[in-house]
Amino acid sequence: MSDQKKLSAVEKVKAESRGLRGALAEELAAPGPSVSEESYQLLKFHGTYEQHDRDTATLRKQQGQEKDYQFMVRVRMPGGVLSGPQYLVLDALADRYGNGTLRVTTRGGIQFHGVIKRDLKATIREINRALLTTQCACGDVVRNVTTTPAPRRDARHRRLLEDARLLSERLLPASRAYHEIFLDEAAQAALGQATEPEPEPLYGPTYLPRKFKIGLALPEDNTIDVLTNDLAFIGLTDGGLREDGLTDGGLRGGETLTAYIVAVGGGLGMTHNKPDTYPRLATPITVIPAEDLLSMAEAVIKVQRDFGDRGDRRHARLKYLLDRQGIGWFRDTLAQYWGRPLAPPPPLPRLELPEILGWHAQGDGRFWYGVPVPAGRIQDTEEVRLRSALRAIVAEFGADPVMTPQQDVLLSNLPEEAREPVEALLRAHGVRLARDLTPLARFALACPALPTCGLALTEAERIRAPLVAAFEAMLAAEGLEGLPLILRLTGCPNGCARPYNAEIGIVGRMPGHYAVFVGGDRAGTRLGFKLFDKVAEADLIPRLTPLFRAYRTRRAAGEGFGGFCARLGPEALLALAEEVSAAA
Ligand code: SRM
Ligand code: SF4
Repeated sequence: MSDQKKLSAVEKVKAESRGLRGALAEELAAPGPSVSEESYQLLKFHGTYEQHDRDTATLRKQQGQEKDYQFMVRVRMPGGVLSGPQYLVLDALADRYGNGTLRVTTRGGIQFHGVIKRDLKATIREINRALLTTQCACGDVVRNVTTTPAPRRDARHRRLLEDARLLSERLLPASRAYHEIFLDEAAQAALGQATEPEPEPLYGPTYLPRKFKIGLALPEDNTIDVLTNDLAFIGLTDGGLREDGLTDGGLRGGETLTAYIVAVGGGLGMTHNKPDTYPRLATPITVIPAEDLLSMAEAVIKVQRDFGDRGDRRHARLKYLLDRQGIGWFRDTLAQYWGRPLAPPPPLPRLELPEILGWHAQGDGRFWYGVPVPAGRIQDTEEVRLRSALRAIVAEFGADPVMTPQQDVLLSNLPEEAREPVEALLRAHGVRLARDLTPLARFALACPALPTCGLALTEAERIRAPLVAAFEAMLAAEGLEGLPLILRLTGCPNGCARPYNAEIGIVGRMPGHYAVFVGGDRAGTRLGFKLFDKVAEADLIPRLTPLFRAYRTRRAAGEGFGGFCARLGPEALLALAEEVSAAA
């Protein structure tokens, strides 16, 4: 970054925060429902966002009342793994301090919504008492590390989870601010305003220029959408890495995970009408022995720390550094930071999206049962008492839940004899099982958007169910019933439900209107493109119907909808849609 460039305001907040402390302790103890802008920024590093109920904001303003402030609290749990008892603690906290729901996130975390400031500290303390944390669930640091959630009890999956945990723990900041502020750990050396905070050997005093995401996947299971991370590791099993650093194609056969392909520069956030912001999938840059995972992660983080853009937060992610400086520069610089030359990257193996819902053998005599959670919202409604059902299964059958980046829950470690009663219990609570759902409904994602997300331009989670139903009806009418289709919906272009590498991505554009992206693939390895802009919610299905009509008659053998769109490209696709509409 050029020295002349002005630093963004958040850089100043970080620099002056004395290791992420700022005035947090005082502000959290003070009366009043909200915090200052500085504290708002610092709280992210500790896993919480100040939000307000956007449904009531206008009315409250008209009535001269202040906003209904509340906090979102995000639990950072690598690989989405919880023990049964931990899950029960979180479930109870949802009632005690939250809005009665648990929200499975697209990175396999759990969020609470609706926590008021007075309860924030207690909420975070209780989460820690269950040996979980919210530290660095958000902020300009390494976030929740994702990995293949399927609880297959073999050596490669064990290694992946161990490695996700290793990165998660070892890439935490050195600052004890979190423990002092939320867990009442005594400040080590009465950190007064004048005292220097503890040094941060990895991050430095201003942490990273922006959020930093790491994911680990296997070629046969890309449930996490690994290429959307700043830093992606794709595990290769024995035989996968030759001495010269190239793969020999024997990627699947072996049991032992011996190497990782390293890919960098994934990230999806963009801003409408700003073409210099864009979604990007990670580019493979090298392959490393699995033992070098941590040192490689640290080296990539340091390059981003030292060269990432600290002037403009819209350009601060690693993807922009990579594109600005070029892959050659990045590889050379990374090699210097890593202290060794980089092996050339092997071709990326084909990545797949497996079905992990329903019953599966774990390989150790036990089973997991994947339960679909629409938009990740674990709640009880009048018709569907999903939260009660999951709580009962965990309590009665000893299941250990795994949260997936597809916003679902895998109930692991169930014995054979639990299979029938677990299904019966879910049905008795009105829960729709995976096999009752269309492939579309099984995989559709939606971000929270309104009313909690401060950045939402439109609805997302709250219109997921009617939108999926409308798609299902349209597909049935077009003779495409049961078509596997990856649909993802977000309330703004930040891309939290990963719409840009889906077959159809519906992205909030302005109130009541969406941009429509098409052309991604099932496994999340191809970016789509924008086909329509500013489509009213009610017009989404009518606008897309001609495309499906054209797809039915013109698709190549075995071609998915995303592949069909990608093959034709925007111009031909629009022309075809017009032709089909005119003929109808
Ligand atoms: Fe996200 C900001 C929710 C995964 C890209 N995201 C937000 C905030 C915190 C809004 C804010 O800044 O005020 C949202 C809180 C809404 C709420 O009410 O809860 C929010 N993001 C989510 C979650 C809960 C969506 C979900 O449906 O589950 C996901 C939490 C994951 C977790 O446990 O850590 C979530 N966000 C993602 C992903 C997907 C992923 O990581 O696999 C992305 C796209 C990948 C990426 O990072 O590029 C994503 N979120 C963003 C961005 C755009 C970042 C950028 O580089 O431009 C923002 C806005 C920002 O950072 O300024 C954002
Ligand atoms: Fe909010 Fe936008 Fe993310 Fe949806 S995509 S949660 S609206 S920031």
